Amino acid sequence: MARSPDNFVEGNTISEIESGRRNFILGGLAALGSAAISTGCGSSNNGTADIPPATLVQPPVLRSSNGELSTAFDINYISGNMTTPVGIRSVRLRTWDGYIGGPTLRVKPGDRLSVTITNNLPPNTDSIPPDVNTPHHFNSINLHTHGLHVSPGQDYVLLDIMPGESYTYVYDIPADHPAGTFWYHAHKHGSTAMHLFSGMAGLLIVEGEVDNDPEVAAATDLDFVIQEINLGGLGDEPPIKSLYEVPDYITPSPFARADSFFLVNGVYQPRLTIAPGRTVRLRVLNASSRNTMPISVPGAQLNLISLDGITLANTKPVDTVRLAPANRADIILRLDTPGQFEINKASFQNGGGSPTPEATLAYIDVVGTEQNMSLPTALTTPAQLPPIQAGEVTETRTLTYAVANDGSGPMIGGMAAANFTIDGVRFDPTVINQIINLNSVIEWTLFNTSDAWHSHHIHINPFQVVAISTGEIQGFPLTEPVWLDTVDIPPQGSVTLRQRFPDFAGLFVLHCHILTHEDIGMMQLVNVV
Ligand SMILES: [Cu+2]
Repeated sequence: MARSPDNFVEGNTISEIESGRRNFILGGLAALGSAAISTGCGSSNNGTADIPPATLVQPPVLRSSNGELSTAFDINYISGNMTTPVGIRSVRLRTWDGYIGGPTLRVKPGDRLSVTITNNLPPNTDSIPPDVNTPHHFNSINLHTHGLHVSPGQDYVLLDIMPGESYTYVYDIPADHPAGTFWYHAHKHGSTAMHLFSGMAGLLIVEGEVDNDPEVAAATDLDFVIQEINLGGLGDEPPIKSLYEVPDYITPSPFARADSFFLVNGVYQPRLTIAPGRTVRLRVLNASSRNTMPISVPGAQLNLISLDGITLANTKPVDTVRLAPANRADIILRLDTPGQFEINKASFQNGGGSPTPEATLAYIDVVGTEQNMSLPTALTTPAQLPPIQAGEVTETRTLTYAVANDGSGPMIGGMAAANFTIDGVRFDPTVINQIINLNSVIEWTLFNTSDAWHSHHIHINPFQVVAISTGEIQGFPLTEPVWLDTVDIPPQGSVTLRQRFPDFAGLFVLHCHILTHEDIGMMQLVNVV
């Protein structure tokens, strides 16, 4: 079937929302501009013979107008058939508003974004444990705007929106906010990993600045959200298991890595068709709970224009970009030779145990008439984020990420987990670990004394990485400081970064973005005063 480069056909296979509304998700997506291919209810085969190739579907877009975007997300379960690595499975997953992934929110600097969350999940069956670092309350939720520079009182993640409750988040996006690729996900301590294992993540794009650079503007702008789905015992053939759900996080090592697989925008191994020489801007987000992903397109270079939503000064061609959970990379891709290409995630040695397997995330068919488009070179960087010079630093601090396998961790399912700590302690909602004066510029050195990687993330303000013990960052040499909001700390290694706290006072968190670490204690409270 012939497809023009801009015609992206919807290929999701989830069919029904389990809520009072009983909407059909395929119809919902079609109404928002994508054509639907149903492989749902009528299909009972496990093969792929009758299944059209899934095309890289674009999430529905909710766009601000007249300075405002106001929307509402119902949190509910959906059930339906999903294409997985072992065939079609009947699955049941928690979702934002019925979508695997979530709608893409597009706003501009100066806009007001409001999102009403209504939690329609069933009641929690457990009580709050004595140690909040025991995973719990998997049906409680809240909202975090990852990477957004907004007031901590607005991006408030210490909230518990219980089943049956509703809450409206309002975010005032500063008029000088950088344009770039940010994202949203639930951040309820104790259930963050559970929600991301259902793929509950969507893009939050701030438009402006770099979007108007001619070669960037000319590229086809595509969302590329990588979700990690973990359905327990996926290899079990039906009818041994007829319904696949994310298992509750109730054992110290709950989910076999082998049971994880990856979707892109809610679809397993979608295909993208582009003309030779045409440029596409892939907004790649690693929304997995715990998998660091070295991303590559064998046979092609990745032309990076931004990392974590912050535009680079110049397009940076690389063979691989390594994305820790939560990292984003905006990549301009141009494939000049007709043929089939793959977007791959390489194997990665996270720490103890076997490395994660490599995976094909998506396919690219390069066909059609040569277009000979130009790659951008110099880029428009955000004016409000000049490099942080050493002389600007007002204070130095350290943080030490550590893991003790001595039975001193939180109790999970009656067993003690390993103890995941920052500066020797687990998260305690009654203790503020970092008090920071407004207008401070801190140079942090992050140490990792464990044999596994940890991904340091801090809310509200991005940081600039100036040194790293391995000499390479995101898969390439660190030759100049790099702005990020989430950085992988190598095993037995360190990272030095500088961070400004120029405006917003308030309470927020820093934590490991491997969410199975965060949920069991690898998090601190930060108060800017
Ligand atoms: Cu960690």
